[in-house]
Amino acid sequence: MFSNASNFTNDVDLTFAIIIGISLFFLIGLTFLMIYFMIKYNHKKNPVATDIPGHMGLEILWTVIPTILVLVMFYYGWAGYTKMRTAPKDAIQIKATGRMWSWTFEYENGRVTDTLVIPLNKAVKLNLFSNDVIHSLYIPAFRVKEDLVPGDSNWMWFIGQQIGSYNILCAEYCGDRHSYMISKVDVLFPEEYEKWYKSTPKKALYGADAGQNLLKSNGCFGCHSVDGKVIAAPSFKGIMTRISEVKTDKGEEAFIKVDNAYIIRSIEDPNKEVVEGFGKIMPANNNLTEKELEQIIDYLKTLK
Ligand SMILES: [Cu+2]
Repeated sequence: MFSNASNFTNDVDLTFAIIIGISLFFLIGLTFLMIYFMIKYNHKKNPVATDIPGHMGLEILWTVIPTILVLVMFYYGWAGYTKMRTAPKDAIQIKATGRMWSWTFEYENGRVTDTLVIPLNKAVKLNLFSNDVIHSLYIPAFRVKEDLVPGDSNWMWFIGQQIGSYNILCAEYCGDRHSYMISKVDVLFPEEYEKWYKSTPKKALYGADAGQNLLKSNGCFGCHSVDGKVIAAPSFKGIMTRISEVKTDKGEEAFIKVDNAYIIRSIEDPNKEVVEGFGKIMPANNNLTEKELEQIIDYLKTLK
């Protein structure tokens, strides 16, 4: 009946089953009792109302039983919650960042991806950060969900117990493309994970491919398409030959020929010159090296 995808699935499913079971029992029980009483005590059969005085035994019974039921629900909820808030010390640490509208995952060796990759049966701790607004990292199959709050840090942990690929969603409405804030968590056999973890380190990539990887791992494609379609920001297609009408942070309007310098300015200080018709929604990124900025521009130049 219960899924075994993570170490929390059993606890969470059991808690829900208990709460739903108790609720259903009372919903059905009370409905039938109500109908039965309506018939039994109908005023045609019982024209004079009976005065029923209090009953101590009943009073105690219907105070004690619901209290026990509520405490049972509390116990299972609390036990599961405590487990979720106690991460093992040897868990693999991964930094997870949410932004409008994509996820990135940064590993201890500096590897950055847009898909979470984890080994089977190993504790993983995600340190959660937001670059802009409140997001919520939700892995339905694992039964885990935690908010990412800008200016604050949060965390979650879990153990992937079944090989497979599971959805990662954003569970906190964060703007136009909220529903597209989708990624995956891939659970691999430990040997496969090790191989993946050690392969293609970020710095070994070069040229336009490296640029494409950088844009992907930084979540840029959440808003910028490469095929001319407008998602939430200007498309990258043909961007390096474009003359854009922009509004500056001082409210002035200007035409700008898109060149290397403008691309770099747009990445490091995106609200300074915003293309007409678009909002100030892009978070600044000052973590890219000169070389990486060059690689991104090399890639953008290929999108004609
Ligand atoms: Cu979000």
